[in-house]
Amino acid sequence: MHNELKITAMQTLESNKNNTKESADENSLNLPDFTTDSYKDAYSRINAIVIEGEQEAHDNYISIATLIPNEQEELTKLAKMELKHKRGFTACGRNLGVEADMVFAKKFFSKLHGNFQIALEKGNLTTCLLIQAILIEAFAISAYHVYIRVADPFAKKITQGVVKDEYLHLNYGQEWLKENLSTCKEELMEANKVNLPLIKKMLDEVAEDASVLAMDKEELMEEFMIAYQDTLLEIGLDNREIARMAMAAIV
Ligand code: PL3
Ligand code: FE2
Ligand code: FE2
Repeated sequence: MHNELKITAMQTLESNKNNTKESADENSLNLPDFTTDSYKDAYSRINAIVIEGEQEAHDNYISIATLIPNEQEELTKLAKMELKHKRGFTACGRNLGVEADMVFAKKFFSKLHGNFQIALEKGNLTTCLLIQAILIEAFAISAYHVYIRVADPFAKKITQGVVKDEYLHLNYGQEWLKENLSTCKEELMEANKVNLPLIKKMLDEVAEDASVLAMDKEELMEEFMIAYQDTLLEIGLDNREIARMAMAAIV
């Protein structure tokens, strides 16, 4: 047992070393210039989207808690993390001397926000969880993974901390839907059909600004699909059902 642990630790150290070396090489070659007007202009919208997204995520977990009162404590914990994320990304913008375009960001989320509010009013917990804990979290995870590779050192450190939390959020939704799959499958499919196309649209909308930050659209889509499909598989859907759900993105 002891030896096994030691070997694992050594391997981890080894692979960390390799990663550090690789990303150091990559960094010097590929990092964008964070001080240009075009970088700051694109950042003012992307940063705002992330700040607004974290705030809405907070509000959504608080709202979801009203639908599962005995999970209030856990959901409040998740919500608090979102405010911490918001503060972190606000600091990233300040560090680059960028003012976030919050009007743009509110509009960016408005359709999805509206669908969440309607589901909440109707008490459609499955739809609320799909929108926040699966779709939005998978979107955030994909964006943060890609951003970490090309971020300034300050933002990189913050985003690395944030992305770990986002997996906890994705997991929360995943576990609830897994436990209740027999009764929520139909609503899950229907809510996905309506809301996955919105995520695809949002990705299309952000792609140009993201590319100024050296974030590649194909890479974003790839990372999203990995997080999304992994989660659906964990929830207990089969390959055909997952394929059918993912197809809703092609519209
Ligand atoms: C949930 O915890 C957070 C929801 C935030 C959604 C963010 C979507 C981000 C799309 C833009 C990608 C840029 C990432 C760069 C970070 C400064
Ligand atoms: Fe978050
Ligand atoms: Fe989150």
